[in-house]
Amino acid sequence: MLIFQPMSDELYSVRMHAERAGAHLCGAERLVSADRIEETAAVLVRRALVHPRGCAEGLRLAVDRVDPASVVRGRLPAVTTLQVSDFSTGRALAAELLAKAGVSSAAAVFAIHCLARGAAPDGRSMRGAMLVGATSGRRLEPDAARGVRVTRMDLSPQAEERLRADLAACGLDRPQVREALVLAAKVLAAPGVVAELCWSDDPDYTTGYVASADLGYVRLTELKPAGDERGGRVFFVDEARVDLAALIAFLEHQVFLADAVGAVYPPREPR
Ligand code: PML
Repeated sequence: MLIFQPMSDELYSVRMHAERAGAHLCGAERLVSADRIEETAAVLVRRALVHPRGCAEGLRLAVDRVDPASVVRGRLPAVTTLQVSDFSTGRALAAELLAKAGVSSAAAVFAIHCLARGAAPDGRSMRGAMLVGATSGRRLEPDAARGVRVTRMDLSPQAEERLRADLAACGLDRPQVREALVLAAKVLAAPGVVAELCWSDDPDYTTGYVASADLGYVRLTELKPAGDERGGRVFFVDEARVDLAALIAFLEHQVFLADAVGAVYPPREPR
């Protein structure tokens, strides 16, 4: 039994990782005050039990106290949604957006190809993200099967309330959007990251996004065919100035709390 004796301003990182058939099924996490640990753990466990790809067969839950002084605070990027008719159009648009963000065409094409065919060596999705040189298109993550896992991030309760209202006004208040947005905010705050490309490995979820400091978080409604379980994340890095060890340490361990939100624009057709 876990017994916590919390101080009032303390935060706890609550993280869940579930497996099925020997492979990663899903993961989720929150940063919460002590009085919300129990309900948060129950919500995360339930999520693993009712996952669209089946009920979890194994599940790990971790709860760790976070030193409030160590938390990096940041702002969510603005959200734009571009409605595209099919995944080929979505991927072509993603490549254009990545070019605007400073990613070479070779790197963008390579990254899209990797996510489409399954970026892990066995052709499945990776649990973590790929790191790709924004100019060379070289893969830089130390372990191509594991990738780099972004953890220990969340929204403050005030930012969450504001974000949910703004997303709801555009018909977008879903956990997938909220969680990906927080993750993108942390990734864009990481030293040396130029842009991110993501689409889900959930077979029912075809929307993905490109994010960069200047573009914000640009959702593309179709980035893969429905039913496809292959997806993942690519972080494009500036090879000339990135310190890979520092970047990976930030992404995997630095606690990040978004306490301000950006604008949320209604879905529209691309111009
Ligand atoms: C969104 O609709 O904005 C979220 C897209 C990415 C979802 C990523 C995931 O579910 O793993």
